[in-house]
Amino acid sequence: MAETKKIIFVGPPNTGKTTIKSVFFEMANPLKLLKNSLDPTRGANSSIYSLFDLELGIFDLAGQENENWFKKERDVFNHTNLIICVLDINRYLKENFAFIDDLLEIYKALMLSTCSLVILLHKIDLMEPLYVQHKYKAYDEYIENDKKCASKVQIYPTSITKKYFLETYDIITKIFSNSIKNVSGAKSDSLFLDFRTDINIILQYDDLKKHSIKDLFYDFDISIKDATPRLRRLEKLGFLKFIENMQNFQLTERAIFFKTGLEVENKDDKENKINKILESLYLFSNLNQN
Ligand SMILES: Nc1nc2c(ncn2[C@@H]2O[C@H](COP(=O)(O)OP(=O)(O)OP(=O)(O)O)[C@@H](O)[C@H]2O)c(=O)[nH]1
Ligand SMILES: [Mg+2]
Repeated sequence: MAETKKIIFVGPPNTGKTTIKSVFFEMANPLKLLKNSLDPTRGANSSIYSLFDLELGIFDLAGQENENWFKKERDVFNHTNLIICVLDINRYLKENFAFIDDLLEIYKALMLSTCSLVILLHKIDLMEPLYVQHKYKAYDEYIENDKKCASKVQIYPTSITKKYFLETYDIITKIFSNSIKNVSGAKSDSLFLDFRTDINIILQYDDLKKHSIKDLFYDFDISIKDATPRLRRLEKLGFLKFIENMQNFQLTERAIFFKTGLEVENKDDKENKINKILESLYLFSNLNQN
């Protein structure tokens, strides 16, 4: 039987849990989700994915039912490997600290000792960067005070907006790959070289314009036969759409969010960013929703 891992998204209402899950695990278009909000979640919305030889269950708990999750239905947290708590960084500290207290209580009561806990301070795009740093420090100190949990809790500032998309993609990858350690398949330099070319394709082509598959031959020396599986992989990652009988393709808004993060002046910085993000493409191109 395949090994299973359970991940839970929890947090106050309207903080961005379902949006994060859709954008990073279902390759949704972030711009669309920022413009047209999803309905509030009801109950515990579960999705099953496979990743290499692992089965992954992701539970998205309705923020409006937190009373329930923390009391009557706290068993929902049993056998969890990773809890991702999404807080809106723009809300009052007192309010968010109270939520953290409730969560840590559950964490201790259910003795979730093998479970990691991650706190995302989400929607940083709505706050001045300097203020984000102050807030981050306050959360970090608050968690540090709880000696029992401090070492198990990680905190990250996040946002799915264009400016922060790549950074957040990288953070989610890190969190995700830490929780599924040892099952990430056989990586090789040649495989990463392949993803490197994929990133170059995203960088090469103009936003949302139509391009022919043949362009890949002229621009990258990739034959039409080899181009299709490559473009399919980018399609799976939500970065590209085929059009007109698969003869042409166009990049998606999600790809534009992605490449905005790579637009930096310094060449070395850009290289470092590209090398860092290869892992994300590798991981998420192997994720399948069952
Ligand atoms: N500014 C900003 N808004 C965001 C971001 N991520 C999500 N949102 C918005 O936050 C709102 C709530 O998103 P949801 O994902 O539905 O929130 P939720 O936590 O699942 O809410 P419940 O299902 O009620 O628990 C939506 O209007 C999203 O567009 C972000 O990074 N920045
Ligand atoms: Mg939701």
